[in-house]
Amino acid sequence: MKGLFITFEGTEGSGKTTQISLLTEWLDQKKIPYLAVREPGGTKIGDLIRDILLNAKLTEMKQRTEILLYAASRAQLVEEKILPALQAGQLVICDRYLDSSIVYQSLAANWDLNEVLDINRVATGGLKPIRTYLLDLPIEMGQKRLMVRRTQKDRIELKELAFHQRVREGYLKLAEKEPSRFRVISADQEIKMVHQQITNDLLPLIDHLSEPIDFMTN
Ligand code: Z5A
Repeated sequence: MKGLFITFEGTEGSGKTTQISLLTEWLDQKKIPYLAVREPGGTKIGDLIRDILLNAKLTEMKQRTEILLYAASRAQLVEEKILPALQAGQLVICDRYLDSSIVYQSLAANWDLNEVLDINRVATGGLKPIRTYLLDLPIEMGQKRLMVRRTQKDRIELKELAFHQRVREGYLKLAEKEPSRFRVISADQEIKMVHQQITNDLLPLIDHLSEPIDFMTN
């Protein structure tokens, strides 16, 4: 398959949305074709699933239901948007992907990792990003940044501080296990500095945009 599939991961308020927006401006200037999507959501069906997943009133949601709903949103996104864009040779940028389910639904929630991986293997058909930018930030800093913006917290944000600490640690463990895919970037830096580190790393990959890559086995 051609194209490039990259993802952004990190705890809440780490700057994923900000960096993806800067990156797409940069790509527009360079006239590089891309698709930018977010999870959960990114499709009409996925956006409806997102509303259920983040609804703070649905406190009765079971862990397995949560895992399956994130995977269902992902399955729709992969088949409807990501695979066609890759087949067209585009750069696909995804705001959160499978690593979010691994850390939020398994590592931080103490839930069977194999179950999450098995469900997601079905959902994604094994599609993996070639590069993942992990924006790493102390939890309190991310929450402070979001306090300025938000009046209400969603269902996941309402989880206790220790849960979010486990999410951060979980991400760092994943990055340690797969150093060739992950780039860990400190999000406690000026926005421009973070952007520069991302584009410096991405530029050589973009040079190979039209060459076939096996996203299923990397
Ligand atoms: N979730 C899950 O559990 N399992 C899954 O499989 C998936 C997701 C896919 C999605 O929430 C929730 O779903 C998420 C995980 C769960 N819940 N949590 N926690 P979302 O999409 O609503 O939110 P998010 O992904 O966590 O992103 P966010 O909270 O919107 O934050 P962000 O995109 O990383 O940050 P931002 O919006 O770019 O920046 C936040 C503020 O900080 C903003 O005012 C910026 O101007 C400011 N900012 C950004 N960068 C900087 C720097 N460098 N310095 C200073 N200020 C900055």
